[in-house]
Amino acid sequence: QKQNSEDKIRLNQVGFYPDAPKKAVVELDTATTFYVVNENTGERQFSAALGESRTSQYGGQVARSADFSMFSEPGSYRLFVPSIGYSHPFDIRRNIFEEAAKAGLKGYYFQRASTDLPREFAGKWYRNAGHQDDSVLVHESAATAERPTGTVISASKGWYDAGDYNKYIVNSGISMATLMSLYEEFPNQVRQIELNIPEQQNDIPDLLDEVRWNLQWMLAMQDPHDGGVYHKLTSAGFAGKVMPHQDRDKRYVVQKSTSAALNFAAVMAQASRVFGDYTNALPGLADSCLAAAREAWKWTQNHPNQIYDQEKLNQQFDPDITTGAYGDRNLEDEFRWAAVELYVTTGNERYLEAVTTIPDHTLTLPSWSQVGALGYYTLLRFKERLNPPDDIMLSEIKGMVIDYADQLVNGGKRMTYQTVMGYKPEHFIWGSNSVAGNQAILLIQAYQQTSNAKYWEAALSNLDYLLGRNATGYSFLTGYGDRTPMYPHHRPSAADPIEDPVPGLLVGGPNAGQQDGCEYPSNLPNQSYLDDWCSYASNEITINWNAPFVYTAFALEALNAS
Ligand code: G3I
Ligand code: 9MR
Repeated sequence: QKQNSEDKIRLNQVGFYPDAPKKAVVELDTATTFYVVNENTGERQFSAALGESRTSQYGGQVARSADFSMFSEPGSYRLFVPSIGYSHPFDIRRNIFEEAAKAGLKGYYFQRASTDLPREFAGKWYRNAGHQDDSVLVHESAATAERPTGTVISASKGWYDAGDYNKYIVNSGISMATLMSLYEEFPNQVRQIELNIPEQQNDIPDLLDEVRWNLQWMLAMQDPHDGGVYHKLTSAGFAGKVMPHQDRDKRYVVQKSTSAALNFAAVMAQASRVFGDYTNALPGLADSCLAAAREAWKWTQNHPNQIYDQEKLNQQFDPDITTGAYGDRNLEDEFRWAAVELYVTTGNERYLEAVTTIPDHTLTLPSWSQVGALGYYTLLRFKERLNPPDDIMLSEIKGMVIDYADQLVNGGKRMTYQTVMGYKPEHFIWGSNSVAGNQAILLIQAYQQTSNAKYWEAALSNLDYLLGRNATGYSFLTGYGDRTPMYPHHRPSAADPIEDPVPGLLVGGPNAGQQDGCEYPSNLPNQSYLDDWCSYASNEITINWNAPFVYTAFALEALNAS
């Protein structure tokens, strides 16, 4: 397959800050020099030697770096390498990632259930409301005396999880936490974010308006009779490739689970802090969230191990449920996270006493099933407010974050692509782009603790990865960059008549597992990506993958401006 010259020069297709590192990776060639060429005048404004050639640890590629960090003049450019040609275009300027960050956040608006998306806010992707979810059935697996099988409940709003139309509490957990943490970490900058969404004129920051859409749904997923939380709201199977309003399948709430209750408790405890800043505009919301968190936590103390096991469930109950399981079996980290959020919100140490090991001595990168570190980030964020401050605990947590960040920084040094992302094959799992994003968030935590620029730069390297400096040559955010996914596994994008997919959605990215069985262009882990509807294991989109992208892009913006 013949490649365009653009594809032979890999770089962040959105662009670069004037005062930050600027790197591209060039396929090995006889060339030794590269140029920065002004897109408007054609003038060559900078040139330098290409770096040493490096072999990718995954094989298949030998490449050289083009480092133009020294060049800082704002403008629109391409790189030019004689005998290869021109790169994708890019800009150099301040606030270079602001638009992409806002698009990533607006991506949640496009995922809203139970509402029309009018042209005014959705542009050419306007669509009808889908899934009112005001007559949802209690599934056999969730039946209780108060709510027997078939009881009708209402649980409207919320975001669709992904390319499918179901709403899952577990995955809402990390997604909501990441967005609310962005607000808690950078409140002044977040208050300035303006999205073109229906609530833009109210007194709440737009990011929190968007969060509230999902929060309202989550609140309805708690059974008021016992405080337990349904694992998900779902149709029995995945819908076809149809628009939201065309999916008429029955919707159910299924078995309550400990993981759902803990994710719910953590989110509600944090939401109570966050919306506590807006009690005039939203009277009662913060209190309701805290009460809901406490009830869910209490439920988990009596149901510490109610695992969601979909296969077992289908042996006992009808109808069979075949949608996403998010079936986590190890809930220690969920307990730790929920306990921390409740503790920080209430100041009540009883919550910490209920969980054995804080910290747990090994830090694991956050994902939908690994949430322990979310609690550690929260403790570091609120260390001044802890009463009494537990210095030993906090210094151990800080040490773990910095150790992990150092491993990432060192690992990244070996990389052909000079990104942190990808130095281990294990990074290339289902949703690997969220690995890149969560690595960047961890690096930003380390930067906040130390002010050492190497962590900020390493986080930036992963944003460079997500926006194009990677082995696939794609910028993974739909609509942002010169070569972006056109056929994501996203039902509205596939079913609507619009050529361009819904913008601002981050696809899953390279996944060595290739569990969808589609025909990938390569079997190398870092190139196991296919821009096709077929590839739900590498080209779907989800709320928990967009969130770390949004966090990283906005945090880098906030820190570059300060
Ligand atoms: O973590 C292990 C890793 O240690 C191991 O080396 C590797 C080998 O294959 O597997 C890794 O686990 C994978 C895990 O994702 C990583 O997060 C599992 O194999 C893989 O099956 C699992 O995929 C999950 C997928 O659902 C299938 O259950 C994804 O995490 C999860 O994001 C995805 O979520 C779906 C929802 O169910 C439905 N909605 C769409 C959403 C995105 O595709
Ligand atoms: O469309 C489904 C997607 O949203 C899920 O993430 C994915 C994994 O659970 O499953 C997709 O549905 C596929 C199903 O699992 C197998 N047959 C093909 C479906 C996609 O067309």
